[in-house]
Amino acid sequence: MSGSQHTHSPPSPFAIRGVIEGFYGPPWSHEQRLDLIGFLAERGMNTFVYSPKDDPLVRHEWRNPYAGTELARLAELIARCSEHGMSFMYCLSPGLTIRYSSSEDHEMLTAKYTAVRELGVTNFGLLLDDIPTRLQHPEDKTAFTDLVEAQQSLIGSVFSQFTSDTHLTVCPTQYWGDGTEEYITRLGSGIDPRIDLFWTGRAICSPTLDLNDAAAFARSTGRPATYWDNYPVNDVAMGHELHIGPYQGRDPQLFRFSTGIIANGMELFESSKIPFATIADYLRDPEGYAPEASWKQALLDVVGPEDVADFSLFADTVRFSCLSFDDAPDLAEALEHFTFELEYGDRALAASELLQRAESMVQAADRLLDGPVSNPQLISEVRPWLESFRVGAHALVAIATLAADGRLDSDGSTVLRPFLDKLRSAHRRVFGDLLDMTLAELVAAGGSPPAPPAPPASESPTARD
Ligand code: 14T
Repeated sequence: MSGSQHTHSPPSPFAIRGVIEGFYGPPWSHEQRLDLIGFLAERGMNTFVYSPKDDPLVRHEWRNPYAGTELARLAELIARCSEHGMSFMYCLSPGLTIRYSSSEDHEMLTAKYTAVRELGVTNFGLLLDDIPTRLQHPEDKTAFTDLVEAQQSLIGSVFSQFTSDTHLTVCPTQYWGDGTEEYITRLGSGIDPRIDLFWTGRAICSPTLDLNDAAAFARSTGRPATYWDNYPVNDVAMGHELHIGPYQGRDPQLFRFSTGIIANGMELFESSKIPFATIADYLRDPEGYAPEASWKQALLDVVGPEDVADFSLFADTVRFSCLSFDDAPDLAEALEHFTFELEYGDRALAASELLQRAESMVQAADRLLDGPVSNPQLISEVRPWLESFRVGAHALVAIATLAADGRLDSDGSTVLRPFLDKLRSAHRRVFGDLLDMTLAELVAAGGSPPAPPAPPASESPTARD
């Protein structure tokens, strides 16, 4: 797609449409951020939220001013946003070290916002996520009855120093749930209604964003939610998952009770562009949004026309995320067909069909891993998953070959076990449970000792949900 395609489309019903660099881990590079701003603007997004957890000046060293290269880069991001008609939203996360009762800290926070205001920024975030949920310092415990009171005071003092052209969004400490919890209800009722609140939905990473929940949030907090959507982010316990599937599970009428959506990216920058493109499509026209069609176009745009066929074979096998429990839909269907045919139908045909598919997967993996590609940065980011994809593709070739010779039962265990071991030890979520279960069953059927246990629960893909 291109920007011109959307020049005449009707306005989006969402006021706020953007991306947040809000993940743990190595931040995006300056060049990547500059590149992203154009990418998002071209797709109708209007906000880039700057909040890298690991930029010291945002979080741990929030009191320190910008200077030198840091200052020059910030100014350049702001300029790039304004060239593209995008709003640059600057966030601070002072919650780890701030003393809510200290007027000096209130002043330091305001001073930091003011300094960035002087660079032309009028859109700010105060992020109070992932910090202690109880007051820590004796002075704070004396001054306030609880965290809500302390935060209302801090938010009020920051907002009172803002000029009327300046906007504030707060990320609460409890930023997920059904929206009617005591903390968020009280926080909302005690701050100026012009201040927006971030909310991630029912969970940190919410499988769905529901209209009823949005309405409940608006009712209890006195304002529509600004969704901080934790997709495609894959930080912390999700590092073994690659989130490049399409955006889905967001109510088509969410805009009725929401200002908009800000999507949290993956550290994998080029890879994030695939879901970002689909999120932009949803935000432009939520009621007409078609996930699969949008995804196809996104793959074409980001991967490039030369490699998109190969990449799509791979992409089908990494569709798992908090938005989709469908592991590898195309392959699942093919394997189901294979198993059925093997048992009740034409064994030779079943084997040859699977062999053909598996060989094209091997070829796709080889070309993407070893050949020249149009988006080398993308391929280098996804290399570990592609390598597991190649191992899995070889395993499928082996299954098909054994089946053709009628040796699946007799030799399956010996031949297939190394593939299973290799896939498990690589610990990249490719094929989801699909291939693991298929291989484990065939290996076990061979009568050899049981396969090693699955990875520990703490690292299991669904542990975060
Ligand atoms: F403030 C938020 F809305 C939010 O989502 N905060 C963080 C976010 O920066 C992070 O990228 C995201 C996804 O992991 O979730 C929040 O961080 C965590 C991380 C955890 F391991 C929240 C709870 C956790 F247990």
